Amino acid sequence: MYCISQTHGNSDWADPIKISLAAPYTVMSMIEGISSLWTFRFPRGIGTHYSLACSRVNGEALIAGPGQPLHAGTKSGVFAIDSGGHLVSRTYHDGPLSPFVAFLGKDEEGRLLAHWSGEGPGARINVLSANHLQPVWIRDGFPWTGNGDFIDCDIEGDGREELLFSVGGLHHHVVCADLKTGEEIWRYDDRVTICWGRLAIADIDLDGDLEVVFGTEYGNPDGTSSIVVLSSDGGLKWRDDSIPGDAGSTPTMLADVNGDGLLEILKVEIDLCGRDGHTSSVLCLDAHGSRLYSTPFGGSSIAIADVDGDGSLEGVGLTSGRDGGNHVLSEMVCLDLSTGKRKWTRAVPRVYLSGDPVIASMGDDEGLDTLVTTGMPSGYGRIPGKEPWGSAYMFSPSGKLVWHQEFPDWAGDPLACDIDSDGFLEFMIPSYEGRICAWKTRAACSCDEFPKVNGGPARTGLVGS
Ligand SMILES: [Ca+2]
Ligand SMILES: [Ca+2]
Ligand SMILES: [Ca+2]
Ligand SMILES: [Ca+2]
Repeated sequence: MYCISQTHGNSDWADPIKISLAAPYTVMSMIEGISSLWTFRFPRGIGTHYSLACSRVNGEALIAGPGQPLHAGTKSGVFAIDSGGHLVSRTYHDGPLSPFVAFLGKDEEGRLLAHWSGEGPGARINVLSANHLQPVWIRDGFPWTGNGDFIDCDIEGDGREELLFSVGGLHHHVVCADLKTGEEIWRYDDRVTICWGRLAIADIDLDGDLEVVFGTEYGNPDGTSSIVVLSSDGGLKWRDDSIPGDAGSTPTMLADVNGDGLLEILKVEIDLCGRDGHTSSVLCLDAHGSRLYSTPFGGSSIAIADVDGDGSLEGVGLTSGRDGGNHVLSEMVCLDLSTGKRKWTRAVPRVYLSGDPVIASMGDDEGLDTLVTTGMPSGYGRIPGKEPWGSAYMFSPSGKLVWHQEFPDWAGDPLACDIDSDGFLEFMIPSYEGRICAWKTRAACSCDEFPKVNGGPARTGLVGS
């Protein structure tokens, strides 16, 4: 058993960090070749503190982000921009948008974009053509909005693609619908509570049928949460109802962490908003629900990859001062996922509401770097009397902080991909008051990969393979 307070003595931060309240600026970079590429600004009165999505549409990268009204009377909308940071198309909606937008469909010609709009019982799913953001189908009649991510997959293997998503409110459920029409195929509604969460899908038990895996947020009568595994027709395979924290607000990830050829379920269970004061944990369960370990973490999201090239997967994430909250530590944590033990920790100046990290080769070093953001937003979760701020940190495979950027507002989830098809990686970070900032790197990468914490463009949760 380790003691997490041992990492407190780290003195990487002898110099105080200056905070700019003007445009974002680089505080520190130890990586050659990272340069600012462009900044897209949302129209006046529209901000974004959510995630971005990127896909190739008509041979070009298209970046989409949900725009949120900052002031009463402003409409929200989805904005699609090109690799140069220019607006390509947009939609407008009454009411807020949910945090995730997702490109859907294996076929680039017929690529779709999905997002939720509206509030409460007025919530609806919008599935648009990615080309012009024109509606393909819209479904309403939900009891509440969903604010998790979408998965598209051919769940029964019959050649037709399905769309999986979760619905919030009093009658929460997980839905499988026809991707082309939105027609519901099945739903699972037994004690489902998911907010901001992400589902995963894979054949975890190697029986030839895909399983749908997700966690719930304090959904059981005794206040515990669950990890739920469904078969491809929505039937329950098993559920573990003994999770102490919130397992519904974090990504669900599937990876073979112990090299036995079977996928394990990785889930961060958090202490939502400091509800019970426990330190968030990374849970690792096998395909049949046996728990391999539960290891203290202190954050709300990990990204998974073999960052140091030793043949074993690491889980890397930032502690979080609010949702996942150990409210004392400010540090980046790297876990050896085969054992659940810590490999390294690195102190950072401050954390709050950290986003989903992105792992990619971004620097000159061997191995993979991790980019993670954190921020105290102007709205949700704001600390009264404090100026909003955001930070982005990039860590080398060994945990050295190699790049650091400050924002005058909440820094949203980063996205990294080769947007301009020149074979080198770019990365983007949205920020609450209405910017998307893009940087260029000299790291070679594949044009086809759009890495996200949930395992690439299809967001299946399958990672590390
Ligand atoms: Ca299976
Ligand atoms: Ca395994
Ligand atoms: Ca490794
Ligand atoms: Ca590029």
